[in-house]
Amino acid sequence: MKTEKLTIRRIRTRAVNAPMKRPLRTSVGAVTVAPLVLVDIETEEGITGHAYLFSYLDSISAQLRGLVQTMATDLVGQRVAPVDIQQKAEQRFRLVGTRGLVGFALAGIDVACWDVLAKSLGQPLAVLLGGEVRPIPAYNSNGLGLMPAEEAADEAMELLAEGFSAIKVRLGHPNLETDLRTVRTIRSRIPSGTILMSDYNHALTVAEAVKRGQALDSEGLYWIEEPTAHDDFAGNATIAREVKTPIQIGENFTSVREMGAAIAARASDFVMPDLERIGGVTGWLRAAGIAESAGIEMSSHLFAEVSAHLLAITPTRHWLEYVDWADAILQEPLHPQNGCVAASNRPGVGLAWNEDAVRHYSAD
Ligand code: SMN
Ligand code: MG
Repeated sequence: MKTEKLTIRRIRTRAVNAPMKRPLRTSVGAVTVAPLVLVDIETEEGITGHAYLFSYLDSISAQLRGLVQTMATDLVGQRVAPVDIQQKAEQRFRLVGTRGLVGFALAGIDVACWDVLAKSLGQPLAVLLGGEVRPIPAYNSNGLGLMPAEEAADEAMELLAEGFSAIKVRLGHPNLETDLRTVRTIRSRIPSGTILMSDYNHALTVAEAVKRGQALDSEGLYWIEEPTAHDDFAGNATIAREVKTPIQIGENFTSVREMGAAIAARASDFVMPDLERIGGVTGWLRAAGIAESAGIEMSSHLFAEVSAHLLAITPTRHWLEYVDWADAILQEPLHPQNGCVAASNRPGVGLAWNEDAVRHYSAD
């Protein structure tokens, strides 16, 4: 089949609230269901591309669907050409901007387009992009939210028992002592050699982050994620300079340029762009180039199914963040093995909906 003939016939969206096995309590509230928007791009040639978006709050799933549908009216009859589609969208949405929900919607369309292209060639996305499907070191990022230290240690053990040797704990308790007690209690229970990341979800001021970061420096944390406001690159750079533990940011980069600016400002030691904020597959590929040129390790954020393909072809690939939040509505969820996650070997990005479950968890 000639890919230049692939033409968009219809774009369909649905909202689901997928149940999470382990609710996640963060410094900005609890996440108990995963509000997802499913995007299906049907083509005249009979191939359908899939993507899901994470809307964070189920109350905005309807708006996100609306944005995808608005874009769909322009796209019907167009070629499945994600790079060109993105360039045209940059122009069309110049005045409103392509960050926030507009960017989420564009990323969903982008991922579904790449799914169509990979399926049309009968190849998994990683192969279409010139690499291969390979096991990517992954940390189990389910659960382990802000919770009492003993409960956190219990949950840490359960997460490791799922076949991982790396986990991430959310911090940002009311005081440093509670953060320290949490980390120490977990450390005292997990096997030595376990990799323990941490995530503050922007809870601290710069001064407080320097203080807590330095206090945590002797606790062997693998990274401290988003200690302060994610867009305060100068503040993050101060923290990265003053704290020995590597600083990780990136899930809130809303463009490739923003990631470049953060790296130029030395805002962090590592980066972890998010598929739906960085611009889908197209945005990720460009971000991977920037990380390579800066010699900085790049991890993923959520969207493990597609990120496992993308990390496979990312020159400075680091860690895959594994969450199972979409499992309930997938025909073939990922199977973590030996602390690694490999993308699906099937043609495309490896997403197929379990239609019964999609109906069951429908939020429409
Ligand atoms: C996170 C992700 C998604 C929702 C809430 C919190 C967290 C992470 O920042 O990196 O896993
Ligand atoms: Mg985070």
